Amino acid sequence: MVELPNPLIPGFNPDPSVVRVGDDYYVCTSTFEYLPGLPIYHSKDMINWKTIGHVVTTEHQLESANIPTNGGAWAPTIRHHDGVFYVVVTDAMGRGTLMFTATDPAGPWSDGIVTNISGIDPDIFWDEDGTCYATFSGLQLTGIEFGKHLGIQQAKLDTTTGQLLEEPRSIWSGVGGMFPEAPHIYKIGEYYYLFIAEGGTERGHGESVARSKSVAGPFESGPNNPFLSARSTIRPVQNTGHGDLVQLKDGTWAMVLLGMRTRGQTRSFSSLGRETFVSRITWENDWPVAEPVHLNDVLPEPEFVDDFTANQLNHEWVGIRRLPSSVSKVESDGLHIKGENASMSELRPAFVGKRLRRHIGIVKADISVTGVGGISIRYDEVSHYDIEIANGKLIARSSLSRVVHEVEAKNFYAETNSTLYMEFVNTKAIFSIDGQSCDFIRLGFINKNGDKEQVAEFDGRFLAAEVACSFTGRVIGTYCTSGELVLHKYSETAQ
Ligand code: 6LW
Repeated sequence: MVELPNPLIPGFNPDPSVVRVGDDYYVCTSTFEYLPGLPIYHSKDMINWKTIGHVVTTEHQLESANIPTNGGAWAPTIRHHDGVFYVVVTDAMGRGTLMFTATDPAGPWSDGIVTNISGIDPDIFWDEDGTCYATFSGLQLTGIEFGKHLGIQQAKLDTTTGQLLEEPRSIWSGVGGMFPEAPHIYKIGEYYYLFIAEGGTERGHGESVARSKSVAGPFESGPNNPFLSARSTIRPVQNTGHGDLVQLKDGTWAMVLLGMRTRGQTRSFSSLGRETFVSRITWENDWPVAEPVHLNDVLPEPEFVDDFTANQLNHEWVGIRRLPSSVSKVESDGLHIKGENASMSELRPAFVGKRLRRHIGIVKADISVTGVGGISIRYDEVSHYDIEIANGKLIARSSLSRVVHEVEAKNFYAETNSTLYMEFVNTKAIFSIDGQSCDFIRLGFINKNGDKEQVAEFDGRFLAAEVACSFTGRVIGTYCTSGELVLHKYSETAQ
């Protein structure tokens, strides 16, 4: 059997959903406050994945402008029915539960209709008679019941209006783990299978299954739930769960799911957040059996270089609560970003970045700055490191929980063009306090001789999912607080 890479899609890509249409596989993942939102990853072989577009390419499809951190696009389900692609998703703290459609998954997608599904993690499933069922997690995000969990819910759905055609009823909600969520229904052979995640998206996470001869249940719990979990194991991929099943072209089965690559002596810190993984599924007595998720370096860590000469902005680039096009413009000498007096500690900085997809390596940005701007790596507005040219001076900044520490470079002389860098290195010694961390982040500039000159080294554990506690992962890019920054070239490579 062909080895599948793990992670399947590196960098922050939680809550993956997958659909196969003929020879083509499509995966969609959560994007929270970032725009464009809900990337569509495409593959022909389940090995090489490429972003072909996004569901959300305008600023009105989600209510992103003032979305609180951790809100926004949560847990999409992508499906294909009668020649149409559907993505159902929660715009948490925003528009609510939405349904988008497209005939070409690369887009354009519709504006999205607001459904009356009250919960999160919606799934849609068409029964053989054509009836569509919405199955979702009954976590209440609005109204006086905020925070209440009604278990896994199901009701018939009118896909043209987005309205439920009946009162939702509770169906099987797992074997007692907290936060039953991420339900997906499939009809395979004579059974309807209900897959759900439970145990919370942290170390207790797992995937459970139940089956029934009717789509509405009653569902019988699987013999070994959760049938996939890394909890209480020393496996390098933790938090595994939130799976979606796919039958591969060769007839075998796999489940895409989220997981975290934990590092440090006690496997405490996941720098890239929740990523997309895959696990092979086999069947025993008509129950799914999952392989534990193992790391698999079929592909090297991805490299990425952009000099902005293509006529379209690369799909990798994202903005925070706004589209990259609202703060930047590609011109003949690179990407121009205009400052709006908002620093990286604010909700809507003039920032164009991308998911960091490597553990180890270096990011370099060739930039010209008139005013204040530089490279920032962030989890959110209270967790970021910056290397910044500020009116000719060079400053390395750690900004964590609103405690700011700055180091000024001694030997930096502002030129028209400067190259700043952030380098990600392994922890130094395993049996030390430093060895507890996932990595170290070195911030500096390239001097006249072409050598790296380090200004500061910050501990990477503070920009890890377990500390920052945002649902996202590391996003890195350039920003401009005031004046203008031109990004001539960006690279993310091994050395
Ligand atoms: C997602 C849900 C979850 O909707 O996190 O903790 C949400 N559980 O499944 C965002 O990823």
